[in-house]
This record gives sequence, C-alpha cells and structure tokens, in this order.
Amino acid sequence: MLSNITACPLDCYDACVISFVDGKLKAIKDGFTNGFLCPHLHHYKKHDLILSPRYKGKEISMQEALEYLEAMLKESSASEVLHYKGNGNFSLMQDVTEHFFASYGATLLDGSLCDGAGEAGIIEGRGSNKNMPLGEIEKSDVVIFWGRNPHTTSSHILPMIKNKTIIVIDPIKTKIAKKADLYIQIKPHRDLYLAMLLSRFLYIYDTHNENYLEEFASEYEDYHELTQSLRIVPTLDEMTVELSQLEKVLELVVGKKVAIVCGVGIQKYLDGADVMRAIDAFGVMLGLFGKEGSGVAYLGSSKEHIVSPFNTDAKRVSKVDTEFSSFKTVFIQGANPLSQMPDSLRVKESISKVKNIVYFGLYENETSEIADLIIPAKSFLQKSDVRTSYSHDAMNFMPKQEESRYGISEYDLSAYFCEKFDIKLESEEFYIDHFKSFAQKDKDGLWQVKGREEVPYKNGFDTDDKEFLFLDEIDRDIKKDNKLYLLSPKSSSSLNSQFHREESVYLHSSLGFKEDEKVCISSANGKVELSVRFDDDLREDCVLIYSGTKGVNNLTSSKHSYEGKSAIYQENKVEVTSL
Ligand SMILES: Nc1nc2c(c(=O)[nH]1)N[C@H]1C(S)=C(S)[C@@H](COP(=O)(O)OP(=O)(O)OC[C@H]3O[C@@H](n4cnc5c(=O)[nH]c(N)nc54)[C@H](O)[C@@H]3O)O[C@H]1N2
Ligand SMILES: Nc1nc2c(c(=O)[nH]1)N[C@H]1C(S)=C(S)[C@@H](COP(=O)(O)OP(=O)(O)OC[C@H]3O[C@@H](n4cnc5c(=O)[nH]c(N)nc54)[C@H](O)[C@@H]3O)O[C@H]1N2
Ligand code: SF4
Ligand SMILES: [Mo]
Repeated sequence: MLSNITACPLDCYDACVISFVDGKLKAIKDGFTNGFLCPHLHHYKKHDLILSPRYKGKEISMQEALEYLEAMLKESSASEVLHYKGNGNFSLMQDVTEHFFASYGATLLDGSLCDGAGEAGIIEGRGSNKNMPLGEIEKSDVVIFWGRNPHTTSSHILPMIKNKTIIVIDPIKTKIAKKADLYIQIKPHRDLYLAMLLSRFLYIYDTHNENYLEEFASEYEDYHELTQSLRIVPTLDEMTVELSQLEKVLELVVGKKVAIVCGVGIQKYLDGADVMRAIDAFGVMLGLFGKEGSGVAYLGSSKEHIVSPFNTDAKRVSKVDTEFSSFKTVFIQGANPLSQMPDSLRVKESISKVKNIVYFGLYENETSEIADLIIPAKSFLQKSDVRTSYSHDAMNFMPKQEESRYGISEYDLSAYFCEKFDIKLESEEFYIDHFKSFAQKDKDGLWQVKGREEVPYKNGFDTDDKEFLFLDEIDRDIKKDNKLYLLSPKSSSSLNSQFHREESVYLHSSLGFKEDEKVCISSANGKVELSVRFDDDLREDCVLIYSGTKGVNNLTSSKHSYEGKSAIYQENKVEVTSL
C-alpha cells in the first residue's frame, strides 16, 4: 500500500512532514512539524496549475511539447544550451534534469540568489558550513534572531523557543521583535559594526571565553585590535544603537547557552560574507561552538553528507548575472528568473535575444509569459521524491500521492531525453533508493541523514590548524546620502514568487506619502511604480518591498557579493517620488 505521508517540497527551513488523506494536506503531529502547516501548504491545492503544454501560445500535447524541445536542442549546439534551475521544488530528485543536461554538454549554473555570501563568510572563518540544527536551538537558554523573521519564514521554530530569552536585531519591528526581551532596530547594513563592537566589549569587560579562545581561536587579540579601529560613539550613532542596548545584550548572553539564529537578511550586501563572519566571531568570543544548545545557526546545505548519483560535471555560469543572450536555447526549471533574479530590466533585455525559451514549472508568471515553449511539471503530490532540509537533519520520503493526467515529472522528462540522446540513466527507484541509503533511523524512529553532527566543531574548526580564522580587515564603503534603504525580505503570503504575491511598497507614515497613493521607486538600476501602504514597524529611512512583488528587482543590482558569488538585493539605495 502507498504511504499517505509525504513532505513539503518548498524552499523553506522547515521541510515539514505531511499526510495526504481524502485529497487534503495535513501536518503530522510528530517531530518539528508539530501538527501545523503554514499558509502555503494549507492552501496549496487552491492555486491553479498550468495544465496544458503550449508552443507560441497554442495548446499542444505533451508528446508534441517534448518533440518541440528535442528540435530546439538539435538546432542548437550543446554549448548553446543553458539549463537554468531554481529552487521552486527543493527535493533531491529535481536534479535528475541536471544529469541529462550535464551529460548532453549544456551549461549549468553556479552562484547564489539566496544565502551564498553568508555561507562564504562562515566557510572562511570555520573552514566549513556545518549548521546548528533546530534540535540544538531547542536546548538553548537565549536565542538571538539576527536578520531572521521566524513567524514568516521558519514558523516551526516558534514552539521550541517558548520561555527562552529572546533578542532580535532587525531594522523591521517584526512579530518576534515585539515579543522579544530586547529588540535592537538597527540601521540596515550595520550588523558588521554591531558584531565587532559586541566582541570588543566582551573583551573590555573580560567576559570573553579565554580558555576556549586560547585553544580554538588564538588570534583573538589581533581581532580585538581590528575591533578597536571602530570609534565607539560615532559607530553607535551610525548604527542608531544605544550603548545600554549593547551592554544589555552582553548581560543577557554571557555564561548562557546561546543560539544566534541568522537569516539571509544580514548578507544581501557586497560584504555579506564579512557580516556573517563577524557574527560568527562574536559566537567564538563567547565560546559557543562545540557545545550543546549553543552555536550560530544559518542555512546549512540540505545536501550535506549526501553524494549525488547524477552527473553534475558541466560548464557553469552564474545565476546572478547570467548572460542569456549567449545561448540559443534556455531551459528554465523551477524558477521565475524574470522576477527573482536581480536587475530584472537587464534580464528581460538579455533573454529577449534568446531564440528558444522553455519554461518547465507549475504556475503562470513573468517567465511563462515570455516563454516560447511551456511544459507543465507535476506537483510534488504527483511524483516520488526525497526531501532534506537546510535547518535540520531529517530525511523525509515523498512517495507519489495521487495520479494526474497533466504535467510531466522531472524524472520522466529526463528519461525521455536521455533515451533520445543515448545517455545512461538508471530507474527512478534506483535514485530514490540511493538517496534513502544516506539516512538511518534515530532513537525515535525518525529518519536522519547519516554523519551530520548535532554539535559540530567539538574538536575545533575545519580550517588547516583547527582554529577559527577571524577577519583581519574590513572592506567598507558606506555612502552618505539622503536616499532610503531598500529592504526586500520574504512575505508571509508568498514563497518568493509563488502563491499570493504582494503588490505594494510599504513606507513609514511619517514620510509624507498617502496610503494607496501610486509612487515611483527608483535606484541606479531602474524603477517601479507601486501603491503605498503604511507600516510604522519600519524605520523612517527604509522602503519595504517584499520578495515576489512584481518589479522589485528592477531596483536591484546584478553585481556579485565580494565573496560567495551571491546576489546583493539590498545594496542599492532608492528614492521615492509621488506620481
Ligand atoms: N513565507 C515565506 N517563507 C519563506 C520564503 C518566502 O518567500 N516566504 N522564502 C524561503 C527562502 S528562499 C529563504 S532564503 C528563507 C529566508 O528567510 P529569512 O532568513 O527569514 O530571510 P528574509 O525574510 O529575507 O529576511 C529576514 C529578516 O532580515 C531583516 N533584515 C533585512 N536587512 C537587514 C539588515 O541589514 N540587518 C539585519 N539585522 N536584518 C535585516 C528583514 O527585515 C527580515 O525581517 O525563507 C524561506 N521561507
Ligand atoms: N528582491 C528579492 N529578490 C529575491 C529574493 C529576495 O529576498 N528579494 N530572494 C531570493 C531567494 S533567497 C531565492 S531562493 C530566489 C528564489 O527564486 P526562484 O527559485 O525563481 O523561486 P520562485 O519565485 O519561488 O519560483 C519557483 C518556480 O518553481 C516552479 N515550481 C514549483 N514546484 C515545481 C516542481 O516541482 N517542478 C518544476 N519544474 N517547477 C516547480 C513554480 O512554477 C515557480 O514559479 O529568489 C531570490 N530573489
Ligand atoms: S513551513 Fe515551510 S516546509 Fe512547512 S509547510 Fe510551510 S513552506 Fe512547507
Ligand atoms: Mo532563498
């Protein structure tokens, strides 16, 4: 009998486990899922899927769609084919298409639209990115949410942090900020300074963990010197943080089990890697690593300790500033680059020169609008897969839950083309079993990825000498002007550009605009017109446009972060004018 248990495929920290009974999705009671689903999965079945393939606007059969794609591939040389894959479905079998395209000789992607800068900073300091899993955060006394918005993006952490001391550092007074024991409404892009000053004050007050530092981070005196390059009073003013708030953080954390839970908000900048590394350094100064219930959590790799069975050896170009116009055929899977890549106007211009644009996805969006060929995918309920998470160590199995006459799975599409082009592909079961072989049951009978450490860095870091590598210089150029900071975090009603997308710009009511007024928001890269909504949980120097809002990325730059080949959605400042 088929199991009616599966897992959410969406790009989200929680990777919830779900039952599918009588056509309805319900959260299971066990483990982190804790009996509740977020709005995306709760209403999942209400969103209209693309049912029929189309070529140049005309509905066609799936067989015809595959033949059109075959013809497109045949009329392009392999080096003129780009496979652009996003994260619409985060499960492991989604990469089977990469096996086909890599073996075929097409170009694939590298770079990051997401967490790449922060990850690079972590790797520079620690030598690897081993995440603090959810289960360890549950054991802490104090949780610092630093550029993470748990009510919106990772709600299954909330039941675990009841009765803990909560500190929030965020330019927006989020729901968790309103409940926090201490909230610091920091000016955007000043977290590097705050993290460095916190480390400096730990040292000044002799509350740094000296024994730990001597063993695992012996260069801490040099780092202290670097922190001294910041002048205290002007830096506090620059961050709009009070000295008393800084001291309060230290009072709440010293001697406690502390989990610093970071999100992508802190690192959408050119120097995003340095910001993350400075926060890590504060964790190191406190001696948080290698101890139960303590550490720094970010986004780990959902594929840690899982060896890919697929061929992924290919030429790659960055997904941040992809030059689409160098390709004749672009196959877009599980992504909406026309909305979600930075510098949308550049993307539009570059992709308009591509002869064959193929969109392989579930929903209509800006990318399906411009595609020549649309191939509907099957939803996660209609195919088999395996899911792991970037914030906990569970492996969830996703057997097919329902039949559908519409769409095609990633495996079936790859199997069709591997056969056509004589590329070896194993059976679907072979790959699913391969992924499953990387998991084992824990004492509660739940499947966990083998080999992941619950408490990483117990015996030091993964650098050459096992020691943490502190920043030795900071590279900053914060321009002074009267422009506003663009904040572009995640919305509770959409998953990036899937589901209910926001349509407004949010501003502090004191800025002098009227509610519902249409305004033009502009940056060095472009502009967008949106109607105003007030949000007095914002700072007056900030403009909030959620990820997924149409046109938001007209404003953003397609430059890479200095490290990590990542997008920098909040580097550009903006101006707002009435229309
Ligand atoms: N509902 C929902 N959930 C999602 C997603 C979604 O689109 N919708 N997307 C998923 C994906 S792809 C990801 S990567 C994760 C990301 O989820 P999170 O890591 O939570 O990231 P964001 O929502 O981008 O930003 C988090 C917080 O950072 C704050 N922030 C912005 N700039 C700064 C700054 O300079 N300093 C500080 N200290 N804070 C700052 C924002 O105000 C925001 O409250 O969420 C996943 N979950
Ligand atoms: N301004 C701004 N821009 C951002 C961000 C931001 O915070 N602000 N966040 C960035 C981040 S963190 C991320 S991760 C990216 C996300 O950017 P994308 O990866 O482009 O994600 P989505 O917008 O969710 O689009 C995913 C698409 O996948 C398709 N899909 C869903 N399930 C399946 C499936 O099973 N199979 C196939 N073939 N397709 C499927 C859906 O049709 C959907 O349109 O956006 C980035 N862009
Ligand atoms: S919280 Fe995340 S993993 Fe859980 S159902 Fe919602 S989107 Fe899926
Ligand atoms: Mo992301």
